[in-house]
Parts: sequence; structure tokens; C-alpha cells
Amino acid sequence: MIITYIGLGSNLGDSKEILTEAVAKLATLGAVKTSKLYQSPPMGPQDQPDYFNAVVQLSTDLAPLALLDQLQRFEQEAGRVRLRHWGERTLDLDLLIYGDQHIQNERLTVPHVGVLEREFVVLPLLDLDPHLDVKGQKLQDLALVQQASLAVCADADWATL
Ligand code: A4P
Ligand code: MG
Repeated sequence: MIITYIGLGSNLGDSKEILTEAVAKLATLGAVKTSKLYQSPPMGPQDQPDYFNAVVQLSTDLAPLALLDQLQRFEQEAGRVRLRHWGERTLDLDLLIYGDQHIQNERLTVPHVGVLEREFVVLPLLDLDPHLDVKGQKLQDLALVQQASLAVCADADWATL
């Protein structure tokens, strides 16, 4: 069993409902725990709605590419259309961390490129494991943790099934 972390984002449609459904789908792949639910202004183009973000810890036997296939299937099922880079989307599922593995191929970069820079990723990861270490960096020591301006909009039981 590998411990993985999946980043969830949505800023189109009924985001809370879409993310709750995504957690239920992830739960079909293994045991899940959810972070708090956050809301944050968009990174990238500013003429789009604020995002709802969370992270799910998923313990699974799926291999990395098989897991990515499932994440992309769930995105499609949520009616995902890609309008533009860093643009609005109904559901974005990113494979942030897969055990302690470093993966680099044409479909997958793990740990995910933004994992140390994005507060909407770092804060929910710390909800799930305050001692988490990524690429040799303790997340709780990152400067952005002290300065974070994310709004918590629900406690960790927001997606209770
Ligand atoms: N891919 C490579 N590595 C991974 C990985 N670790 N997990 C490839 C998932 N996919 C990975 O993804 C494009 C390709 O990345 C996939 O085909 C996969 O093989 P995509 O999600 O279709 O592309 P994208 O989302 O347009 O680009 P990108 O760079 O993934 O965007 P991000 O980084 O996902 O950022 N602002 C706030 N506040 N909150 C957000 O959640 N999200 C984004 C999107 C922009 N601004 C945001 C937020
Ligand atoms: Mg993505």
C-alpha cells in the first residue's frame, strides 16, 4: 500500500458538490482522508472565479500511471473542459505525492511541480501530515506557511460520505 496525496481544485459549477463527489470516487481506489476545504484567489489569469481547494490522502495499490488514468477519468466525468492554461475548470485532480517516489515521464512529474510553492497545496497537505517532507524540505518550515492568506471554508469532515 502506497500513501499518495491528490490535489483537488474547482472554480466552475457547484464546486463543493463536485469536490465531494470526487472524494467519493477517490474512496473507491483505497482509504481516504480529507484536508479542510479552502477558498483562494486564482493563480494565473485573474478574470476567473476563486477556487475551492483541498487535498486527499489516498492509500492505494494502484501504480502511478494507473492512478493518473483514474484521476483523468474522474475529471472527464465531472465534465472537465480545458479552456486555457491555468484557466477555469470544473475539476482538477493532480497527483502531488506518490510515496517517496520521484517520477518523470511524458505523462507524469511527481512530486507535482508546484507542490512547494502553492499555499492552496501546502496548507491542506499540512492538515493531513504536519511533519510531511517533500524533496527534502519540511513543509511546515516554508515561509509561505507563516504568510498564508487562504480562507478555510469547511472543516476536515466537509466531504463526509
Ligand atoms: N501531469 C504531469 N504531472 C502530473 C501530475 N503529477 N498530476 C500531466 C497530474 N497530471 C500531471 O494537466 C496537463 C497534463 O499534466 C496532464 O495531461 C498530465 O499528463 P491538466 O490538469 O490538464 O493541465 P492544466 O491544469 O491546464 O495545467 P497545469 O499545469 O496542470 O495547471 P495546474 O498546475 O493544475 O494549475 N488557482 C488556485 N487558487 N487554485 C487552483 O487549484 N489551479 C490551477 C491549475 C490554476 N490556478 C489555480 C489552481
Ligand atoms: Mg492539473
